Amino acid sequence: MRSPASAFPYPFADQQLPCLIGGEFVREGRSFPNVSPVNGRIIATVTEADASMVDRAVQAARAALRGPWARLTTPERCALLRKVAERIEQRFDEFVSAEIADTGKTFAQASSLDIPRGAANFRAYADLALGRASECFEMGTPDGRGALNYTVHKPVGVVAVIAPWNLPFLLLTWKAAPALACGNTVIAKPSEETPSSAALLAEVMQEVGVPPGVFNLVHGFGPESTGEALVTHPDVSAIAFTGESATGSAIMASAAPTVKRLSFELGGKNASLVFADADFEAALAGTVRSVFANCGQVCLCSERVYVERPIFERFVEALAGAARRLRVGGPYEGADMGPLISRAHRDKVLSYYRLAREEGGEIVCGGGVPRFGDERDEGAFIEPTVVRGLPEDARCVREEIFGPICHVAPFDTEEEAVRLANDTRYGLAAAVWTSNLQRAHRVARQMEVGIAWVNDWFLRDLRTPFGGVKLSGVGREGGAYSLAFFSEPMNICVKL
Ligand code: NAD
Ligand code: 6OH
Repeated sequence: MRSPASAFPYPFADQQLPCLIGGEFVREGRSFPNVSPVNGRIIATVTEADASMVDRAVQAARAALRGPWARLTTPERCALLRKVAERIEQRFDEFVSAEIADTGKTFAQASSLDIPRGAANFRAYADLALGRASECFEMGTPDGRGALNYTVHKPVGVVAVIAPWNLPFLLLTWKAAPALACGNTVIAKPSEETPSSAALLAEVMQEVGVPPGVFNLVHGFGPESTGEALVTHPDVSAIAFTGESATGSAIMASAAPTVKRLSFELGGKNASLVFADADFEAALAGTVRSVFANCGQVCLCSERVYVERPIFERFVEALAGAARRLRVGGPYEGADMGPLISRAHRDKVLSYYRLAREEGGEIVCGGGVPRFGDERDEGAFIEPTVVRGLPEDARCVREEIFGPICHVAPFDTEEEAVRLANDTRYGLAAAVWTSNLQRAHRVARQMEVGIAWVNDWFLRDLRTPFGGVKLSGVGREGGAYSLAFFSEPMNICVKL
C-alpha cells in the first residue's frame, strides 16, 4: 500500500485514479496530479473527465433509471445501501488512508469523523427511506362516494453531486446516499483536491453489486471542466452542491437554462456567543474546537467569537493559550491540527492574516507559518491564529476565510450580541454558550442561521434539517428534507 511518492499508506499507490462511467473504470484523455498538502509530493494522477466523458456518464445514468435499479423495491434498494456501509467499514483503513493522503488531516479525525460518518450516511438514509410514510387525503365528492388522494415518491432522475475538499467523504456521501435511497442515479464529482475516497467508493459500489450506471464518478475541475459540463448538461435533473457561495452562484447561472432543481450548502462566517454565565471551561474547549477543527476548514467553524465583557480578557487569554498549545503536524504524529488543503489555499488564508494587521487588528497568537526543518516545510501548514481589535466592517470580520483563525470581540448586552452575530451576509451556523436556560432558547432562536448549537458545536443528528440562510445556501438537507429534495412527489387521486 505504500507509494514511493508518498510517505504514507495510500490505496492507489502507482495508479492513475479512474472515473467510473456506466460500470466501467475509465482512464483516458487528460489527467492531473493529486498533491499531498503534508509535503507537496505528488501522490497520484487523476483522470479528468471532459465534456464527452461527462455526457457518457449522464447517458449511462439515464439508461440505469430504466434498468434493474428501477425495479428494486425500496427495501431491496436500502439493503444494497446497507451493504455499501458494511463494505466501507470492511475497507475502513483504506478509506482513512485515502482521505488522509488527499487532505493531510489527522488520523484521529479521519478515523473518528470523516469515514465513520460516510458509512453512517448510507445507513441513516437506508433507514429513513424505508421508514418513509406516504400521505393520504380522503375527500368528499358530490355523488357521496368520495375519493382518496395518495402520494407516491418517484426519483427525480439523474442527480449531480458536487462536493468540496474539506470533509470530502462525509459530504459526498451526505448527498449520494439519500439520492440513491430515493431511487435516483448519481454522477458524483468530488473536488479536484480530494479524489481518492470517492475513487474507493466507486470500487465499493461495484463490489456490492450496485447496477452499472447507477453510481458514476467523474473527476476534474469546476469552470471549463468536469463541473461545468455536468451542471450545464440538459439530462441532469438536479444538482446537490456543497462549496463556496460564489461557486453556488455560478452553478445557479449555468443551471438556469435547463431549469434544474438545486440544493446548495454554501459558505459561512459563523459566530459564537460566549455569555459570562457560561461554563467557562466547556465554552473554551468548545470554541477551540469550533475555530480550529480540521484546520478551520469546516463550513460550520466559528470565525467570529463574541464574548461578554466581564470574561472577555480572561477568555481571550485562555483561547490564545489553547491555540498556542495546539500541536500542528502531519496526520500520523498525534497532532491536533494538520495542514490546510493546499499551498494555494494557504496563500489565501495568509493574505487574511496580513490583512488583519493592515486593518488594525492585534494578532494575539499565531499569524504565520510553522517551520519544521523537514519535508513538512513543503506542505501547507499554518499557525492557529487569534485576532482582536478589528472594526466590525473589516474584511477579516466580514469575509469567509476558511482557515484556523477567529476574530474575538467583546459585547455588553444580549441585544448587542444578537445584533453582532446576525450582522453578516452569511447565515449557516451559530454557537451560544450560556448556563441560563431562558437566554439559551431566546438567543438561539434569534440567530439568523440554519443551525444553532447551545453549549456544543457540530453535534449532529442526521435526521435534522441542515443548511443555511442568506449567502449560506438554498434549501435544507438532512432526514426528510433530503428525501424531499431527491424525490418527485406525485399525487394519485382514486375516485371511489
Ligand atoms: P468550491 O466552491 O471551490 O468547490 C466545490 C466543488 O465545486 C468542487 O468539486 C469544484 O470542482 C466544483 N466547482 C467549482 N466551480 C464549479 C463550476 N463553475 N461548476 C461546477 N462545479 C464547480 O469549494 P471548496 O473550496 O472545494 O470548499 C470550500 C467551501 O465550501 C467553503 O466556502 C465552505 O464554506 C464551503 N462548504 C460549505 C458547506 C455547507 O454545508 N454549507 C460544507 C462544506 C464546505
Ligand atoms: C461543512 O464543512 C460541514 C458540513 C457537515 C455536514 O453536512 C453534516 O452533515 O454534518
